Amino acid sequence: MKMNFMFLIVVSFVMALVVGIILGENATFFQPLGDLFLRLIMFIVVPLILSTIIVGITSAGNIKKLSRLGGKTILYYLGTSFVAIVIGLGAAFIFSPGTDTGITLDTEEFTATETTSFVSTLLNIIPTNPIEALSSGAILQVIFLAIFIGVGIISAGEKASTVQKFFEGLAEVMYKITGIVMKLVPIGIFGLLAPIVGTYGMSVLLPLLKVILAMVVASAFHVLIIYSIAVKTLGKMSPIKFLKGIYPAGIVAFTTASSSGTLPVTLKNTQENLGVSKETSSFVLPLGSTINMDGTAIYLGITVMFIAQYFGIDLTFTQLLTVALVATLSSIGAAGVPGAGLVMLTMVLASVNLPLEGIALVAGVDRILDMFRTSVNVVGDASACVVVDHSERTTNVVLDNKQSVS
Ligand code: DAS
Repeated sequence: MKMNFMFLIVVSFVMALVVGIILGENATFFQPLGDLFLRLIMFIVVPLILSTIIVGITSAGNIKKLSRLGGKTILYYLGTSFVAIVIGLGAAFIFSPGTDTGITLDTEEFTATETTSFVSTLLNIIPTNPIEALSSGAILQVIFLAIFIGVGIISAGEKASTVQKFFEGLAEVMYKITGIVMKLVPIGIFGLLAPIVGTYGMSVLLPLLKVILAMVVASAFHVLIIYSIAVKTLGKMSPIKFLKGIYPAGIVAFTTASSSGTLPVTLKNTQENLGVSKETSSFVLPLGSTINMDGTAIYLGITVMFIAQYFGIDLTFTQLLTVALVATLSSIGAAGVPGAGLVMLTMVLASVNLPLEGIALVAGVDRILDMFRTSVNVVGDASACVVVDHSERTTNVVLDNKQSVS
């Protein structure tokens, strides 16, 4: 991505903050610009995810390589997600956001969202009607469909070469359309962020400032320490190069609060700025945009502890482990769309019998928390790309050497 375009992104971000603070509620005047950008992003996301996952899978060429790629990806995702939840719990212990908040909970207003069980969440990933999954934009079901089409193409071999070529062509077309939509990123950032800054006055934020502070500090720690260590040691990439290459996607994630919506930018940044192959990024990123949510794991750790502290409930070590496990697993069932974490919070609270009314405590600032957690989610997906791509390149060199020797 050219330097002046990345500079434009920073300028639009700063302008949105300034205009939002100056205009306050009137900044919602610019909301249509943000809605325009969001609609364009959602316009491309389904065909982009479908085609890129299929290309990512079929480029593996065989089930053995695909299993290796998938295994490394899932292992990295689960590992960083577990570390993230521990960081979230740790931040909550340090900041103790739930003590003397001065908030009186108005439970009359609270209507608990139906907690969907973990099993039904997983079952819902399987589309009963693939066409409906595509038309309704059910991202998790589109990914399920794409994975099975990809595996089917590999298994069918030569007979499916036409189908494979169709999806390869569709992926290229979607990359080109994405490039056109991406030119509007600065306008989208401004149109999305200025109204949010203007709407969330200090009166809403102050009582929950410790929750927001814990989220910001834990997110920064996870990105600057955990991901830097991962890309340096496992991806053999300079953390500075990594962070400079991925920050445009981080900013788009921050303003859209949607990992899936940011996917077109994440794909461009990892391929153009970080040198990750199309094969790896086409497989790792769409998958990660829904099942890898380290930022959400941090958010769940902080908010579960916040709610327990607010109600004066001490969680046992076993309950904390349950929170960590349920949070890591439930992130698999959440799509990368705004507010997904709030739904998951319901499941995690229910798993340790904490009052669901506690959700009303954080719902008011969920969009602010969602912006930070989505940025971490997206940067985490990109770090997985760098690590898995390096590992695959190393593996391929070893396999090539073995072949040349034999
Ligand atoms: N907004 C979700 C995402 O797109 C994260 C969340 O809600 O927790 O990643």
